Amino acid sequence: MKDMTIPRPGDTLADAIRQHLKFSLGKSSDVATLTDWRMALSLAVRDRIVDPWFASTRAAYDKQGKRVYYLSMEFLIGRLLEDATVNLGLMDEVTEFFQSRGLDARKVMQDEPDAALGNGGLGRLAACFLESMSTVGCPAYGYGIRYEHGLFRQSFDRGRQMEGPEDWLTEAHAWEYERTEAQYRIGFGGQVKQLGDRTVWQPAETVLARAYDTPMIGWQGRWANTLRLWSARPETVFDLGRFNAGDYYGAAEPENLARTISRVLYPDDTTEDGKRLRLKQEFFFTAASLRDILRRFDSEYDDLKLLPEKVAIQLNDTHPAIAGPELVRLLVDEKGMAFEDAVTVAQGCLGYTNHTLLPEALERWSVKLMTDLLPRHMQIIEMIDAMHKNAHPDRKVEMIGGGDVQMGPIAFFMAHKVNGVSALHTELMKETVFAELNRLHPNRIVNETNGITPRRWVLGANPRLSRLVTDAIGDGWVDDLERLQEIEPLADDSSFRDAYDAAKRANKADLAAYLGQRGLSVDPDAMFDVQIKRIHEYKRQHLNILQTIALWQEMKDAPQGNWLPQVKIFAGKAAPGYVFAKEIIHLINAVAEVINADPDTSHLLKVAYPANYNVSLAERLIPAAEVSQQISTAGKEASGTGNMKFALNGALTIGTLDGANVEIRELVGAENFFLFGMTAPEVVARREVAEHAKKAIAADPRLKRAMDAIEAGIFGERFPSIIENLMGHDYFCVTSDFSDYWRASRELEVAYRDRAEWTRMAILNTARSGWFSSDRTIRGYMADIWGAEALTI
Ligand code: 73E
Repeated sequence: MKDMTIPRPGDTLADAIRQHLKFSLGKSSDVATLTDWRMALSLAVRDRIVDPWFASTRAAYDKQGKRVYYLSMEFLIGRLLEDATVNLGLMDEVTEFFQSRGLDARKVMQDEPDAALGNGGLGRLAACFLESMSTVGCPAYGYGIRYEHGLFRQSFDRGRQMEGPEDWLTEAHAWEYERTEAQYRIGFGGQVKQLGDRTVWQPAETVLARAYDTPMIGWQGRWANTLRLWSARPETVFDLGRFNAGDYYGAAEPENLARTISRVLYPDDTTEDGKRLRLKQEFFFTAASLRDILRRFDSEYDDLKLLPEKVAIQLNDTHPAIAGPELVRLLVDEKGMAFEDAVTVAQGCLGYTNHTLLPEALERWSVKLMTDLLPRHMQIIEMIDAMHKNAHPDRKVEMIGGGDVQMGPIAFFMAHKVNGVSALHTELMKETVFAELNRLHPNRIVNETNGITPRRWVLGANPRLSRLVTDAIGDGWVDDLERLQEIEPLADDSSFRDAYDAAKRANKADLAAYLGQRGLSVDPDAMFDVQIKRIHEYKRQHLNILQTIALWQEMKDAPQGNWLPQVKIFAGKAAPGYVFAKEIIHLINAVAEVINADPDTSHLLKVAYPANYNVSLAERLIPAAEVSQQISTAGKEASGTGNMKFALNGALTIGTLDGANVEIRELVGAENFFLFGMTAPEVVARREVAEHAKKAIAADPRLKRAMDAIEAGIFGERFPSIIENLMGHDYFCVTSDFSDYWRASRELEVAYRDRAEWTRMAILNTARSGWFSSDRTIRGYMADIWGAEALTI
């Protein structure tokens, strides 16, 4: 961009938007489209990030402190414009500017496509962490992959999930800076050679990793970090020889092959994939990131033993766990360090976060694949394993076992700290997957309960609630979320309650209008009950829909009864290969079709399932929710983060003692939380009971009747796989928890009818959930794992 297009200091934001529209986009305001305005605004806002961004980079350099590197396969960042505008305090100016042109600033911002570079909680957590690291002034880089296609676009065809490509980059994207100079050669396959006393890996295939930087600005522009995403490109773009010989497709082959690595995000959340391309993606971005980290380190220091003092590398699950062996390889093969020293240095730098105990999600790679793709790393893994076995001859854990390389144990051993993501999950980690490693390395496991950024999930998504809180206690809560406690006394103030209620009612009306545009009319005065998350058996959307069927049946029995009108809202995607989860989606849509069309009950009960759940849809749904469904089988949901967003926005949780629900309930108070279901140990015990599902079904006529209705074809198809699963082993204990879920749901309805009391409980949820700010989580990582210090500019 030429200098003349760059707004000068002192220009107003309005001037800057106009200049960008004219000079950067080449449009005049009378023909500008929504996208033109959105781009002009984005560029104007981006300009204002650059100075704090430079200043942060300089401050981190001058301070010579520790930098944090957060390695993650996923960054589910969603839209960036609104976040940046909010954090720079420009929202009012922007609103005014567009108002004067007869445009709605929110509409302009909603033109931005979501960057859906993640599946769900794990990727969204990484995005919240980036924002919080910038807000608290933790000098950090996020490292990941610049996927051309993020998570697939979901649509429904006769109730069934269809998947289409997500094209966020083909729509104009304003936030990234391409760094042609930051480029590394990443190898795969080939051979390991011994040249004298040096071991050299000679890869058979190489691709280039090219960096794209996105600045991430913190609250009030206090600090800005960088998200650096790697894009794969070929070493030789084009095979001219083949082209000239008339082989036009073949000529483009090298380019296609290389680009495949950063082409698409794997759409599997907590399910197994184990594909060769996935391992290539993991190594690709991990290796590029480590090279970049070492280059930065080398430019400032000349003693590699200082690495753990200056560099903290956090592994977001095992997806980047090859970082351990790769760092050792770089230190030994390229820097000449002794193997034992290299392991010690690497351990000093690395931290590993575990996000799931589900056995199918624990990564392992066949020895054959690892040897084939990363032969030198396979050798190093064997050396690491031998070193560990030497130190602990009695150990009962394998890094290589059953023909597979086990990434969990490798990540555990190569990290100086290993953390779980909620109190319960961390305890279960110690007792189950990492019991043996915890025995051998006590004190390595720590807990860092997840959090969410209040800037996006309260201030940005729920301006009505935010205004109310700020009017009451000032705006200090935005970066000190526990100050929400100060509104607690107002729960007993009827005029505050009315205002709180009115904000919720207005949010519900907005959502009702949105659902209306999508063809479903719902009553904004009905209770809004929401379950939004990936579709998975352990999250038990089928438990929710079974209960919905049972409720509908009772309503039909007595339509004149005193029923509480309610809307059951579902949203979420299923992994394309997860057949059972897709059946659950089909069932929900089939039930919705029948219930919504039933003249006896349609004023009482509606089921809504808007397609293509993403961050932006969550930002609409959560502020309008009154009930938050957190009903996973106890012991299965590591933490959950949606649960925190709902509680902060004043929805009451109906949930099990699972993940962070446990901590939410402790903080908001058991009387402000609707608990049901078995505990984690009870679930384990129940699975041992012969025919537990058949017994549970026989004991609950409502459950039996709901299942019979499905089987009888009331909802079109008969969904045999779901019925057979529930009557058979029912591993996730849907049937066993049904009765208690029904009880808690009815108690919740009774509570909802007492408006003053319900609103009081909702306010207490908001007031007492401030601990779930990701600022708190990040400070925990800084103190317990990274040893990093906050800086200011
Ligand atoms: O409980 C959530 C947790 O809140 C957990 O299921 C999720 O991580 C969230 C953030 O800590 C998670 N995602 C994955 N594993 N755990 C995962 C696994 C493989 C691929 C993609 C994501």
